[in-house]
Parts: sequence; structure tokens; C-alpha cells
Amino acid sequence: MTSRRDFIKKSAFASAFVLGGLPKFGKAKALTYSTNVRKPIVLSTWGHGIPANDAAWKVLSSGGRALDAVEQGVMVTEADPKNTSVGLGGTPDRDGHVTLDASIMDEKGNAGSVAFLEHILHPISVARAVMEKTPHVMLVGEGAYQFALENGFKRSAQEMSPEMKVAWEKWKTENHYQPVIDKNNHDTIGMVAMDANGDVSGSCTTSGLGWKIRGRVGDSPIIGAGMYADNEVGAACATGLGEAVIKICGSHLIVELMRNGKTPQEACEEAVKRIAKKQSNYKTFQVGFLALNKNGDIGAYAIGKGFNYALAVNGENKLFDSDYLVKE
Ligand code: SD4
Repeated sequence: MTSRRDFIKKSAFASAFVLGGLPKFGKAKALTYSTNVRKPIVLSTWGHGIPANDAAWKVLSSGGRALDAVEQGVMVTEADPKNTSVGLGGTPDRDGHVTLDASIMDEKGNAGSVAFLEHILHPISVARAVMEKTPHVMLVGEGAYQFALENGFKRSAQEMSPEMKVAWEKWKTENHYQPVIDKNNHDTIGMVAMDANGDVSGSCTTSGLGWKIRGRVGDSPIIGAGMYADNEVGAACATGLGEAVIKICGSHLIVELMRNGKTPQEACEEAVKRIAKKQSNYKTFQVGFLALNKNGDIGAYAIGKGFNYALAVNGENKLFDSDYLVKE
């Protein structure tokens, strides 16, 4: 018969064995840190990432905080009236309203976002104010607008451009008021950066899917979908069909994959493959991911051809084509 003492001894031995045995059987590759970290560094989606990175670089190269860099960087894109996928120049919903989504995260894991926000030039700054001035993470619609006004943001006088009005009229006649999912309806700016201190932050801002149903919110303001930053690991952001990104919690997935030892490139590829595995219509739309880890290694991957990204590091800011899954 096993005495109580023997039992305790055996259990202790068993737990020691299990604990000691874990590395042998289930060891995840540890997150390794380089001694030669590439920083500061900033990475953002699409060609509009070049001027956005320039603004972010001004902050980073003078020793500024990654959080300020990712805010000021994407503000350039938001303020461009010719950009039809970010800010008030964006493509409207099917009822003719431009509604904006944005999110931001800092190196302490704080997060703020706004969704379905109208008439405000810089939704990213409202998202930052939500993060810094409220106990909440996300404000939407009329409430987000009211909060913005209360915090010194002004209603913009910017109206839909005459060209956009023509495009909207055309869309209404051609598409019978039905939202369209295709490979071209994208171009959000997502930005991730690491400052000279080694701190990581992320931002994302968009007018969302063009001609969407009124009230539709995409991935960009959803923390963990359109963007995620964790100062222990790195950051990721997304562009493309928000519904597809939300369904796999894309940016959070990438950060967790990096935490478990994947390189940023491997993590982006796995996230795209997850969409392909779970969403059978994946060839009909585009999604692109960017990732940055604490070593200053980066990753980029998309479903289809055409995704590009801007990388600023060592004082150079250049556009690169991303690799992609569907090669046909
Ligand atoms: C969204 N991810 O709202 C965004 C789409 C995009 O310009 O990239 N828009 O789904």
C-alpha cells in the first residue's frame, strides 16, 4: 500500500518530471532578442506610407516616442483630400456618408479607437484621446463625434469631392445599392514603429470599405484585428477586406505567433494562410499584413499580388512589393 508520505514523494517526483520534461516534448521556440536591433524603424502600408513614414521618421530620428511617430505619420494620410481610402476624402458608404475608423496602441499596452466617426479630419488623434483621456477603449458614431468636439476637435467643412459624387452616382446605378467585395476595395494605412528606446507602437486609420452599408465597421478600429502592439514582442497591422481580418483576429494572431518564436515573415504568412484555410472565397478579395518584432525584423504578406509597403530604417524610406499567396 502506498503511504501518504510515499504518495507525496511520488507526486513531487512526477511534477518535477513533467516540468523537467516539458522542454523535451513541447518546447516552443523561445523569442530571441538580437543585440544588434534595427531601430528606430517604421513600417506602413501602401505607397501613401512613404510620406507618412517621412513624418514618423521626423519624430523617431529626433529621439521621439513611437506612439507620437505612428500618430503623426498617419495624420499625413488622413489630411490628404485626394486619398480615397483614408480620411475625409475617402469613399463614402452607399448612402453617401464618409465614416471613419481608427485605432492606436502604445508601448504600455494602452489602446484607443473610434469607429463610424464622421466630419473629423484626424480620427487617429481622437482614438489617442480616447486612450489617454477616458477609461474606455472604443467610442463609435455620434458618441465619438461628441467626444471629439468636447476635446477640442473641430467639425471639418470638407465635403465629398465632385469626382467622388460622380463615382457615387455611377456606383448607385451600376450596383443596385449592394456592397461590393472585390480585390481593389482597400488601401487603409496601418503603421508600426519602434523608437530609439526600443518601444513599439501601432496605428491604423481608414474610411473603410467603399460603398459599405451605413454603420459598417471594419477591422481597422478593432484592437487585435486591424492593428495590435505588444512591447514584449512587436506589432502588426492589416489592410484589405476587414471582415476577413476580424474573423481571424489577424494582427493579434501575428503578434502571438511571433511571441511563440515565428519570425514576422512567418507570422504574416501563417495569418494569410489561416484566412485561405477558413474562408473559401479568399481569392475574391485582398488582405495584406505587416509585422515588426523587437529585433527590428519585419514581415509582409498578402493574399494576392499588388500589396506594397513603405519601410524607413537607417535614414532611408523605400517602397517594397510584398510577397503573396495566390500566385496564379
Ligand atoms: C476595412 N481594412 O475597413 C479596411 C479596408 C481598407 O481602405 O483597407 N480600406 O475593411
